[in-house]
Amino acid sequence: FSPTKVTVLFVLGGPGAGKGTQCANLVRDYHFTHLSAGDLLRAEQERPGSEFGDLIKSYIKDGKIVPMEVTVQLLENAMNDVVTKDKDGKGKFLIDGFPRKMDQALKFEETVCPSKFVLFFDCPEEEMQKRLLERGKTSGRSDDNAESIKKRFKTFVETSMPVVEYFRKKNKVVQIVATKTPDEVYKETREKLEQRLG
Ligand code: UP5
Ligand code: MG
Repeated sequence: FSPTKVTVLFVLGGPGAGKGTQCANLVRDYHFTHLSAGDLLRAEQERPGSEFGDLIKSYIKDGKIVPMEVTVQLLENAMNDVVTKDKDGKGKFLIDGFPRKMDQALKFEETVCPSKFVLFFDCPEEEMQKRLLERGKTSGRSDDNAESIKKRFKTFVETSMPVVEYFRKKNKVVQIVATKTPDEVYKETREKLEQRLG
């Protein structure tokens, strides 16, 4: 994709930081296309005939990062669908929960599209754990249980935070306090986003 036609913002933050919640607000007010890597993987896992179904299922339950070829391909396909349908071949994407490992970050920016910047929702583990356990009562997500949550946190600290630090060194991180109410978090998100978009 040409960066003159396609805008990509990465949306990062720990499990349960509120990435999906805030992306929904941004879609409503700024007409982004929201692509959650986790949602795309869960859909692929359910797709009859998918050769990756079992692999995705076990990686998600263990909070591990699915091999990047699978995820990058799903994202690229989803972006292609949008861009080919747009009359000017344009697209504005919030890529949620990706990249969460350095190899994915480099691969995506080299072969698909460089990101404009990164929205990073910063939230302590106790708060994220509380949210995920609460959601787990009804979400049906195989990874919203105490054991999987612990593994997701470990992967986030060891594997995904280095990606945030990598972008921070490039001055591409817009950091947002994610502990307040969803409305307050959104207010800060809008303010910082508009500053950055200019
Ligand atoms: N909530 C939200 N904001 C709140 C607030 N301000 N105050 C109080 N409550 C708030 O929110 C989580 C819950 O908290 C909800 O109940 C919400 O109402 C409430 P949500 O907006 O869903 O948070 P989000 O950050 O999106 O949490 P999510 O659980 O989706 O985060 P993960 O990053 O863990 O999940 P994801 O779907 O991205 O990934 C799942 C798995 O897929 C990964 O663990 C991994 O195994 C795999 N994966 C890959 O392998 N590769 C990838 O590239 C991506 C994913
Ligand atoms: Mg999410």
